[in-house]
Amino acid sequence: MATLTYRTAGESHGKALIALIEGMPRGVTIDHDLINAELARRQGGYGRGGRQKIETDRAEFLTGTRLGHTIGSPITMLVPNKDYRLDDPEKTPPLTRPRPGHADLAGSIKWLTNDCRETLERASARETTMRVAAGALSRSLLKQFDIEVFGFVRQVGEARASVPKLDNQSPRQARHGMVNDLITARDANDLYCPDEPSAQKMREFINSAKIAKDTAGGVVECHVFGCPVGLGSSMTGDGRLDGRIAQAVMSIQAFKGVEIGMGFETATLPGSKVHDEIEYDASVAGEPHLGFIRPTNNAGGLEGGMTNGMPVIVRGAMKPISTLGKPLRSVDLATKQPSEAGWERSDISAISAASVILENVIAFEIARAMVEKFAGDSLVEMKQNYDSYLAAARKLGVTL
Ligand code: EPS
Repeated sequence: MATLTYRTAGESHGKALIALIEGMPRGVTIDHDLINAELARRQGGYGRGGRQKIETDRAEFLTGTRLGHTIGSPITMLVPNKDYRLDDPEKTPPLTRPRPGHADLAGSIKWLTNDCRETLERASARETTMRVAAGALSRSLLKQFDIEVFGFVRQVGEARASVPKLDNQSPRQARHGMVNDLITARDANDLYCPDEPSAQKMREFINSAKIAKDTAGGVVECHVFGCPVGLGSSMTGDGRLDGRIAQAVMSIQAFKGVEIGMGFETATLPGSKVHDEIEYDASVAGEPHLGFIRPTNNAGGLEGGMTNGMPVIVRGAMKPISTLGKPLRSVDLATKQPSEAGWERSDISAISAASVILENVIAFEIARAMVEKFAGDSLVEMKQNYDSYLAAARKLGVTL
């Protein structure tokens, strides 16, 4: 069965991090620069801690490629940890005082150990390095189908970025131009927020958290442009693309909420204010929506668990980092006595990194849905399937 999957392995202070990707068709030219640029973006952003000054994450391909392209075999990527110290007990002493909000308490009980370190090493957001690597690799495939992904920081504290609505009905070239403008604005901003006045308020919130020895979370958002109508399926629960995206987003470390399109607000409004009306314009049938225009996009590009040709819009809520400079109350697992939570080097805010992670995990889910719908052992075969589907879809109402 044609399916694209990835797994990751590796501890935060182990020897290395690894990703194993299976199901990538043959013949996809790998954009190494994009992968390494995304890894560097993940390491950056406002409010990051000391670890990122130690590491320079770059993905080395161990298997699955030849002369710069995929060959259809399982792909493995490796990122070494410069801060490898997991096997040195002096440099990784036991941590017995679980941090509220972290995996420490539940994990230590689950794996029957007083030492939270064995849980936290894998639970750490360092693992997201490989999610970004796998997602960024999948974008080499998406690029072949003119699918673009754009993620940014939407909100920190009360500060909410205002971002122009990107019109999917614009001709492809114009859309690329608009997305590129937003990417340029985002990349010029150390918070990864394209709206600088809001970003300034976000920085102030993060600075206040730092002074108070506290931490900050936020909301990140991702838009996917160029998805053809019909990715995902309403036929089965696990085929629904919105469900898969929600799972992928909620599996990111520290994420506590996910919304698609208008999200929770849909529950508060009548149907007439929620559902996106349908128009048809044959002159734009070459676009991903095949000419079926939606003047609004409250559905966030997904209806019945399937893409409808409008941009896919997803937001994720990240809680504040759970390692606090001024620790919360906890209990020492060794003595069961009240104690302050342990402290480990950490970030004040990793919200910028979260936007990069969101963007890349969603990219992978879209790539997975593309491989399922247009199954082919090679990119050539997949493109033929894509073209013939769109040709048939355009004839809808004429010959079918
Ligand atoms: C992170 C690496 C970690 C933390 C942070 C994110 O490195 P270290 O523990 O060596 O400082 O900075 O991890 C967490 C937020 C967490 O809860 O574990 C990274 O690479 O993103």
